[in-house]
Amino acid sequence: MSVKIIATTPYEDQKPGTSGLRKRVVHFQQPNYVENFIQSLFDSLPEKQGKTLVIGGDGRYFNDTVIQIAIRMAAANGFGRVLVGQGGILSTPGASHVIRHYGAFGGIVLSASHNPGGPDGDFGIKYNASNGGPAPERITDAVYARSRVITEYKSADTPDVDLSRKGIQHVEGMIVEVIDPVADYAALMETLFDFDAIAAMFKTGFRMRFDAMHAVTGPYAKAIIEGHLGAPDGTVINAVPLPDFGGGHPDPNLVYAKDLYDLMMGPDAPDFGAASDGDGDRNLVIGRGRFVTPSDSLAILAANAHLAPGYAKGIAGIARSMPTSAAADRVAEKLGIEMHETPTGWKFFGNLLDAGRVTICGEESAGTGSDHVREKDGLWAVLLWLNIIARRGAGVDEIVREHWATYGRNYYSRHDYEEVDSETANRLMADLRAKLPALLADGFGGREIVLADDFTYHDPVDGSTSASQGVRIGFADGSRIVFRLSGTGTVGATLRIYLERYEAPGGDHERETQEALADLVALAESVAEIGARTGRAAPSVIT
Ligand code: VG1
Ligand code: CO
Repeated sequence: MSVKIIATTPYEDQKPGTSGLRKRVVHFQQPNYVENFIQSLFDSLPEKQGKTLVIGGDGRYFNDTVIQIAIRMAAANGFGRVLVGQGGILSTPGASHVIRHYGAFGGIVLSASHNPGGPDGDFGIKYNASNGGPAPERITDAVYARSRVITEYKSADTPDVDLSRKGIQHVEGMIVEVIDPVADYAALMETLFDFDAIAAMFKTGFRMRFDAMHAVTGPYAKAIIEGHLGAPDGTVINAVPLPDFGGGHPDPNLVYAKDLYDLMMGPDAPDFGAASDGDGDRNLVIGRGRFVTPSDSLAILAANAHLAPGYAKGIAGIARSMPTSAAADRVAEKLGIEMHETPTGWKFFGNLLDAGRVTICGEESAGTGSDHVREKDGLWAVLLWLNIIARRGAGVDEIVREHWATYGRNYYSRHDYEEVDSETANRLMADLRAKLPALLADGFGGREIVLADDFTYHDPVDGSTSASQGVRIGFADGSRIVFRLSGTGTVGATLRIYLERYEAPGGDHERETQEALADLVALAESVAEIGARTGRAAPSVIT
């Protein structure tokens, strides 16, 4: 067997963030940078001998190179079989399903999600465990610790595997099986949703646009929406994944999916607009003349999930990340089911889903999903919306307004300050933390403060604790401001400020969001001294 043991020296910065290790492509291209991280991962996984590993990515630049490296290293480290998506493609939810469906030991997902791609863009490596979900902190901490002391890695001295050809090949003693990335996923969706009702709706002229943003969801959306559901050709646009996402920023928000937004607000808007991100786990949903915030979308999907066959028996509970609005909490309360508030990042939902305590999860960052996989799932959210629209016979706008009339409206927005100097951002957060006791005692800006803390999560399933997950300032009227630093950026720091204000049923639900939140924006600015410290007059991105 031509296994080689190659000497290496550690890098200091291989600490996985919110969702795996993300850096610039050029950073990953440093000698042995990829190999060090993958070997540190394999060294942290006992009992991998003879097991099955899934490998796939979102098709971005460098995906193909790293897949070949990972396959050779998997063979040298004793895995028995690798399942890899054809062309190296697997969406993040698709990879999660493949891991679960084939009972794999785990999977390596290559993606930097919504970050730009190409030689000057970003790349990322993430590990998912046998439940299909992102590795918990216990594993990512071990990988990081290992990466700091690594001295060698193992690789097989073999030629590249042909990823264009489905079927079985061999690398040393290991089987490599190239699989259709879409087929198993499409079959799963068919078990969850009323495809007949959705197809009937398309037949009677329902119009939709799905923007795949030249990212990984293209082949999935084309096969399911235009194939299985019979939507007209051209319903899915930008459907071919490109290594640089066509030069775009595959982040489905109101800034980077502005064309879709403008179309949906215009005179000739179709009935439904949607988009997904680089790796297919996020979703954007816009009705004709009505943008749905991800937080509202989570609440609405949870309230109506029983209309889809896969959830007809009802849902066990809901979980949302802490900065996500409390709209879903009101749905859980009404349904009399469990509600959980977790730190940002999908890895924190895994235990709750595995334990059957929650069925639907969501994050304000355009991520929604259920217990069908262990990742957020952009296309799943879009299909559940279509299922609900088809069964209720109502449009998006009508569904949203009815929801607010029943539960009240949580006005919600996130303001991001990107590429802030890291030291400045860290100091801003530290000073804010230091102020919390005084804020609680004295209030701020003439307003009473009922909650001022740095969120600590106690996992009710495994008892683990995760501290410093974001500063929360809650006001007596239920309004809230949350401050945290992003864990997915690759340049400097990104300061995220989450703003929320509740308007009960019967209140004014027709205000413009930023206007409704203006007083909270001003409070956030003055309590954290954002302008003075960062030199920024306005956020880089408002979503
Ligand atoms: C962001 C989002 C978070 C999401 C994460 C990964 O993290 O806020 O909700 O889970 O990205 O999503 P952060 O630490 O930058 O705020 V994805 O689609 O980038 O895998
Ligand atoms: Co993503």
